[in-house]
Amino acid sequence: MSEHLIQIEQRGAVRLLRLNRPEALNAFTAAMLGQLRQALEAAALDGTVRCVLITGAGRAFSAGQDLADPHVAPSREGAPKDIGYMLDHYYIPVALRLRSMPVPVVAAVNGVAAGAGANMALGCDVVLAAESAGFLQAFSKIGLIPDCGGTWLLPRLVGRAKALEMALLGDKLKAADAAALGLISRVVADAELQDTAMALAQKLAGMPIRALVETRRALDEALKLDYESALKREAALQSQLGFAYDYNEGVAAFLDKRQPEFKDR
Ligand code: T3D
Repeated sequence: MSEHLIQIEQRGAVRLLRLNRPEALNAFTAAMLGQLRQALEAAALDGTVRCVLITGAGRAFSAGQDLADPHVAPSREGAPKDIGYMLDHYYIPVALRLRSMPVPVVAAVNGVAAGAGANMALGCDVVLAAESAGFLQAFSKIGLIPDCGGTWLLPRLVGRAKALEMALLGDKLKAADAAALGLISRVVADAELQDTAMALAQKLAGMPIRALVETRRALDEALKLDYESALKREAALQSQLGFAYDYNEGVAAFLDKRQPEFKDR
């Protein structure tokens, strides 16, 4: 691979993935999305990885789709491109992989997150943002609808009224307002974002991550279930976890008054 559009570092059990096109505010190209997908697949397959942390290089998290990428940019002569192809082949595999990772995924939003850049962050399990970061559903300003999961995520996170306001106006929401609305988890001082996010990722990596991943799955599935079905789904998942190593270890460590060592993945 000639260009490292995703920088990859391993810190303990945490795999750090840094979006790396700072000159274009980490706007996504097809090549970059391909590398992100590969990096996520590699992390998913590597048993030493127990948490993934995603952030951006430079002053932005991601400005969304690179509007100059020849894969999507309409030619000056007016020849249209099928943007759906880009979504089907590049965005959807990444969005689905993020949501089905066998480890928790943390986003550290270090600056502006626009369009697909915002929704990629919002698809992660825990979203921290720097005080100076902002979130915008930039799609409406260029004649598109929210994609990369935006139509699914936004109403679930903030309710229909706010979701529509964000999607229709496309205005930038400050990180503090995003946290107050429940769009993201927490705001952190700019200078402390990376250390705070890494500490959180390390903490998650030391937890029973199989249970954390099943928790994500159960919450997502419960949105489609009635109450009784959700109760039964919880029982089925709990039954599986009850036979797993981590449950035995967690209970034994509690009774022995020692720190647990979780291993399941
Ligand atoms: O198309 C499909 O495949 C379908 C999928 C769509 C998914 C999407 O994400 S659609 C939405 C695409 N994103 C946008 O529309 C956002 C466009 N960018 C902006 O609105 C602003 O740049 C920001 C609000 C994100 C940041 O503003 P600001 O003032 O901090 O920075 P800037 O000066 O506008 O940008 C700095 C540079 O980054 C600039 O380049 P230059 O002049 O220094 O050479 C700018 O052109 C470049 N840049 C920013 N966003 C993009 C971009 N280059 C390409 N594509 C971008 N999205």
